[in-house]
Amino acid sequence: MKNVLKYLLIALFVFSACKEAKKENVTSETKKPNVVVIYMDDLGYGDLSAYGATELKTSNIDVLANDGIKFTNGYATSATCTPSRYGLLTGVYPWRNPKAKILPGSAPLIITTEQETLPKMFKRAGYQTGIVGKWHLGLGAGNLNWNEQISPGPNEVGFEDAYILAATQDRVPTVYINNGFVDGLDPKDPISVSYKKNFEGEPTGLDNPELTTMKWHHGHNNSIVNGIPRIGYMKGGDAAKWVDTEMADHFLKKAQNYVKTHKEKPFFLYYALQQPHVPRTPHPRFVGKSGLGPRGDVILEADYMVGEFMKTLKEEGVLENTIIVFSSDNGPVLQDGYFDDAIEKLGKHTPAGKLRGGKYSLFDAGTRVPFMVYWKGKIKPQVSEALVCQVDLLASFASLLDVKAEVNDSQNMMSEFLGKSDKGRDNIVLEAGSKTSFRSGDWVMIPPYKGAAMSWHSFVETGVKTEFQLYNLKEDVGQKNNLAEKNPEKLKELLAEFVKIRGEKYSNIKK
Ligand code: NG6
Ligand code: CA
Repeated sequence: MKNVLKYLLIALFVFSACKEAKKENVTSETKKPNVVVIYMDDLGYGDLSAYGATELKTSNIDVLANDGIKFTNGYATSATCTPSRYGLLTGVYPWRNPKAKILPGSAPLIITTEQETLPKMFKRAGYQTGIVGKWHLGLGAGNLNWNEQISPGPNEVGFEDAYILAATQDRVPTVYINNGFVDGLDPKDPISVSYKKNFEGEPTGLDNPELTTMKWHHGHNNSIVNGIPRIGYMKGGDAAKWVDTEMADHFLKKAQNYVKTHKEKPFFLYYALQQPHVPRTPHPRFVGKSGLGPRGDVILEADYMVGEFMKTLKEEGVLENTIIVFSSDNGPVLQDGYFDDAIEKLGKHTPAGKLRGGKYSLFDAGTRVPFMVYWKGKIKPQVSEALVCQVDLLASFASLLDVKAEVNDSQNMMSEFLGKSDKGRDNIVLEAGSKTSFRSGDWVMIPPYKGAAMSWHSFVETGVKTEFQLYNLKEDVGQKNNLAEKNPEKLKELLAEFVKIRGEKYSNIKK
């Protein structure tokens, strides 16, 4: 009897030692967790109650933050959409690709079909891969015919299933694309798209303000769809046009359906919501809900969608085996093209929290965004100050799944994402437009640039100054005290580190 006990104890010891040695990666088919990336458009660091908002209650999204890991130093790679999405999906800093700038709806695909991507990595790990929502990384190879198969696109860079909106809600074509084909297109009413000139006889926001139900503030005065003047011109495709107020529900259904039809095997789903980007078009049941106007209303609408999506994961029995990463592509903006009361009804709400700047800005609010990782029952809820970036998802999940990946700028942050380490990255290069800044530890350095200090259209401080800026974010999260002159040593140190990654040509001011 004594011996049996002895062997049992030894066996138990060996078993637990093996488990210990297995570290973070999960390779067996049965254990592979599903991965969902929920990605918001223009949601600011201070827009969620879990991140300190007092005027908006985002109860559903808060669950991800409060029952998962809430990162307080989580970054998008860029202060605008296309580049951040490029970084997220490729693991490459967007400033390395000059094409990774806000794209018109007619732009060709900017990820090459040979390039490594997050969905390709998941595919190699045996996952099913899908995207639902905003794409904005270009489609086709130039001169696209929207009435034929639209390719290359998400399907050619790793997504087996793709139900997308091409660019942004404010850009034409205002149709959904289902695996390369415009959804609901009537061949007798073909679509034409141009970003150069209008199609004869078609009304525009500029010429026909009487046909609009939303007033444009800047840009946004080309073709009118559903009363909303857009960027770009479009003709035809009437039956396929989306209904703006139903977009959130529409994408939710697609995302839920993806889960229902793919739950038997591991899946990676990129669920890219369109809120709170302009035009802000809450479904009538959310109108007036926030008291902050349409911008607040669509944040509450998105919160509802996330809650419903989570319910589906639960109902389908996969919640406990699904890792959810939640973040936003860039910081907040109030005025971004339409008069929609975002400024007038803001009240005490602070979309950027205590951070300075916003969308388009080199200041922190441009790129520091809500960022959480949730894995029910597997992650100990906590707040992490680790410096992490969306570009890191590729290397991190490749490590978790033990597959090879071309990681480029992506760093393995899986221990941080699982709450087992708060080390984080040493540094990160951040981008706004064609300008970059550099964060290292608690310090951030913005090189000198020529350019406007305030964006003319959105009234956001760009962070652009003709002299060096240096801030200590630990002591000065609002970036009020420029320490560049007081602390030349630190500045020199950051600049040297920055130049090593970014190269000498980092500024548009000639030395
Ligand atoms: C800008 C638009 C802005 C928004 C942005 C894209 C103008 C003047 N401004 O060019 O309204 O559409 O592009 O936002 O047209 S993003 O979040 O997709 O990057
Ligand atoms: Ca955006």
